[in-house]
Amino acid sequence: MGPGLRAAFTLALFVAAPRGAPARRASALLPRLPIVTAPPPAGLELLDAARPSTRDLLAFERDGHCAMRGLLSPAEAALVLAELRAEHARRTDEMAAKLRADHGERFQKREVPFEQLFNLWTCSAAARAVVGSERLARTAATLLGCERVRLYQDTLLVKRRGHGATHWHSDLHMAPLDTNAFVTCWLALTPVPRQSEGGSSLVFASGSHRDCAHLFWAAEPTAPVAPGRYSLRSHAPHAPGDATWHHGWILHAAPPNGADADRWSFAVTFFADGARTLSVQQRERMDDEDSPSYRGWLAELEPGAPAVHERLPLVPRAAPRPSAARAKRPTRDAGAPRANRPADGALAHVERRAEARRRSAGRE
Ligand SMILES: O=C(O)CCC(=O)C(=O)O
Repeated sequence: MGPGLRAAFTLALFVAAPRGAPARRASALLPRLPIVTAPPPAGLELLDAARPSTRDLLAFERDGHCAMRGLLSPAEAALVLAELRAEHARRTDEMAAKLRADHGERFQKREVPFEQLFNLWTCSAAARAVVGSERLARTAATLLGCERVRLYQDTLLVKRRGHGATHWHSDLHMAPLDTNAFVTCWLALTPVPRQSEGGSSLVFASGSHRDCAHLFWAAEPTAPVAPGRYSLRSHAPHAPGDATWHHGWILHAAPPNGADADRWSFAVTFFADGARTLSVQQRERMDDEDSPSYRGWLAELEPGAPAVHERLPLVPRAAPRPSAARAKRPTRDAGAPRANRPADGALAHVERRAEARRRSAGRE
């Protein structure tokens, strides 16, 4: 990638301290430049919507998580990994400097849980192909029971051999959105063994996403999960391309990486269109650990305003299917200030391809 395109990076970059640990600070935001658009790389069209089974839907509703083996094929996962590795490599010096500045000795000792890059979709064609795909976005909408979703963020997570635990947390506690409809697809890009073999897959506290008593009474929502309160579940082992989906309120964590290889994963988070941002008062109660991911767009919206912004695009970009369109007139971005409407070019390739697919399906 040439210097011009490199300068177009808009992602926020930081490496995280353990969840729940103090002083997990992000680097300054890089200058925000236009979102780069490019068609999906060949082999990453991902036009077919995955269909969650009734079992998946029930598990997601009751437990707050479900697994979808082979959501990406091995070849698709390899393409994504290759591009994200290259992206990560371009930022190695920057990341190492930041790690040293933020974590000093702890970084040297690998006590951080992972290295993390946000919102690669703004600069990587492969990441954009995944986050705007029919396959992920329609699955997210089905799991959340809504017509359209918006992309909240993507996150590349590199958990090196010997990196520490990801501490218990719930994602919505760190997002400035007033919503209950928020879901993350966590994609394994390298093999993840079982925990008994040193693997570091996500572990979910089943049912905690609807444990209002915990959410209401717990003094510290990111405290370790009380023994026996929930059944703890991991879906490991994972092959590259396997995915888990988890609800925004579910408590989850991951053990240290004791395997003999680095763990690469890509997490894509969606929310149901229609959510509003938190008020200033509400924001005082949230954990701002992920602020490098959202502070750019949040600063451009009024507190409590609809979460509508070009950095929160509707996905997939294709119009709702005819039956859905008949049932409910699309209200996409109605009334939003022009500056806040998704960029016409963003993810337009997904829209074009989906339209072509619908047309050809109609001919068959
Ligand atoms: O990959 C990890 O260890 C943590 C990821 C996570 O917490 C998430 O995707 O919500």
